[in-house]
Amino acid sequence: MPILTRRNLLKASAIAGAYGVGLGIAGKFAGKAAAAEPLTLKTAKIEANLTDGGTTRSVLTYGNAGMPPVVRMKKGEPFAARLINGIDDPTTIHWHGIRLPNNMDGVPFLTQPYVYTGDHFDYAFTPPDAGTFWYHPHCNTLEQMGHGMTGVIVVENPKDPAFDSEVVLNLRDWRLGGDGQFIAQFRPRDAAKSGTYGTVRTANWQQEPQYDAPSGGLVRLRIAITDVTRIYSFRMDGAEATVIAIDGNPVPQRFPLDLLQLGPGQRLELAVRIPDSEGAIVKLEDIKGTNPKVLATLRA
Ligand SMILES: [Cu+2]
Repeated sequence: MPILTRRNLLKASAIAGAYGVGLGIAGKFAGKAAAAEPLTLKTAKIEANLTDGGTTRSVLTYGNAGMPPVVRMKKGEPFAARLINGIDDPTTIHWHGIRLPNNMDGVPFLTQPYVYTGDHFDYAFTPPDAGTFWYHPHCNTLEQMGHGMTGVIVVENPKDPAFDSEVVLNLRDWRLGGDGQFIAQFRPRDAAKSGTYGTVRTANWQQEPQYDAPSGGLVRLRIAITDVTRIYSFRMDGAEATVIAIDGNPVPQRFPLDLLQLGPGQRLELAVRIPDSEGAIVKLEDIKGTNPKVLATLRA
């Protein structure tokens, strides 16, 4: 794999920028159809490998290749997606955190009708803000989100400074038994405490995944908590990390990540300075008491 240097990235984004301009002009003259080729998001019930306990059945997702895809949009450019419902339950898509017309907000009976099995719904809007967001249904949410239907959205800003690489993390729990199958999503007695936690914790549907990052490089780490219960206390071990955005909003003043608490639905963007020495490991951790839980690692 070619090493991503700042110069290569700048070159690449210059090319992408040129294409962007070209497409923009084409879109202007070709009308609405060419402006935004709709992305297809088809809901599906699949099997997935989430634990060593065995393949988990009745996992719900968008697409059929495991985790819901990271949906990329561009600030100020039209986005369109067709939701096709391939599961047995009515559903919608809510674009969490994105400012958009009310009839695109994906809340059944308030902003749109249910999308029943086999039916579809076309979403189209122009995201006005760049940042990290996420999407999920607003129907039978404990079941649909609990079984997997939570995906990350990245709204890119063409004017953003170039990073050496980018890693996107979708953090969530799963309520699975020892055999890898779903157990009850909710225990009433937990309502009197801090909620019903998952039994298996994942980043991008994997336990403690590792991603390669360029030594000495600056990585943009986009984190979305798509879990329904867990509050995280983030810490970075082995590298300096700077908080650059929370919940899709750039922070007024950047600050070093020491210990930052964020809850379900929240997003965090970090600039991580990867160590110079090849093979060095950087750990993203969740601290509870004095116990660190490794969520994901970056390897220089
Ligand atoms: Cu939401």
